Amino acid sequence: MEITPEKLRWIYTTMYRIRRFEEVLLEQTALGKSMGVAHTSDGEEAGPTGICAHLTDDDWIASTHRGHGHCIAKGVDTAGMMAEIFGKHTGLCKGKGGSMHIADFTKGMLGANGIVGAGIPLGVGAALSAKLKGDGSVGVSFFGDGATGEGTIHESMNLASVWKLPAIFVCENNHYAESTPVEYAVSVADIADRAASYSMPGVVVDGMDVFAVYDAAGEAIARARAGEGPTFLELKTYRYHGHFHADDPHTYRLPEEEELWKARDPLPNFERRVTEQDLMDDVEMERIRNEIDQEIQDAVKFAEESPLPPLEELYTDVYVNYSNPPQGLR
Ligand SMILES: Cc1ncc(C[n+]2csc(CCOP(=O)(O)OP(=O)(O)O)c2C)c(N)n1
Ligand SMILES: [Mg+2]
Repeated sequence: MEITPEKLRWIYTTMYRIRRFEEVLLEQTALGKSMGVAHTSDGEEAGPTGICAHLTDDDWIASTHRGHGHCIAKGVDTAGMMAEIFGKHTGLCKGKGGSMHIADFTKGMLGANGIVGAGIPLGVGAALSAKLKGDGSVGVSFFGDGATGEGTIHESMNLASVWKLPAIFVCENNHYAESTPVEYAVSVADIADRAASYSMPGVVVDGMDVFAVYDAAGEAIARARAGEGPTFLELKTYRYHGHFHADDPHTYRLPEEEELWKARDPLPNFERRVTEQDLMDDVEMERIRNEIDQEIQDAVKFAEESPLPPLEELYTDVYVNYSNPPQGLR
């Protein structure tokens, strides 16, 4: 699939922005600066980038507990994200959500989600809304291999297929659900095979290769926009760090396995490919990396210098207002 020079630059910038954001976030978390847990997705950058390269702010995505990459690829501001994770008032959700609840409706980002499998129907809901409005937008649900054992995936895929919704199911198969290897918990070698049960195409994609993801996503999203219904993409990928910042992955997987995946790292792979084909040069890529390094440094400074949410806002933006509780709770 043809990629314009601007799109190529966007792809590299986005993958590097995700990588750098999470590297710095882990450093800051080790310093005790962030609130709550951080699930990083370094290693998996090609997935959200290759998918969101085809989306605009009018399209919708629903994410997971490992959502920084999805947010960034959908154009969510890194300073607002960092402040959110630091629990600050200037965060995208006023510091009340943290890493697993970052949302930005202005960018079509419906939210990270701490409940495994819960984002899947949200993406389908957005696809249903798009179909009813006839506005040509699509709904993308990101989820992990572990989430494919949840009931929500069956309900979502079935409904999306029956109603021919403009939905894209993106399974980021990073081969582990917490410490459980995928072979231990999933009955098929390729999760994409299950798409046949819902009469939709199921495509296995090299999730370490942004060009492969870009091509597969382009087809799936064009199909959805043309009213031809949903597609299931299984991205075979790997998370480099533990399940969350304090998890030691070497209690359940071998360093040798990690090295095999790291040899296929999406960033150097991209760099090699565009250099060989004379599409981008080292100078330009270095300039992009320097700009992003500065952006993320500025995001940390912004988050650090921002105030905590004021006490009087403790009960705002929450489901039950305990300062003025409903009759039965008084
Ligand atoms: C409904 C539910 N069950 C269990 C958990 C605990 N939990 C959090 S992440 C996770 C593993 C998810 O694995 P996967 O879907 O493969 O995503 P990954 O972490 O690999 O990105 C589990 C079991 C949860 N948050 N929600
Ligand atoms: Mg997983």
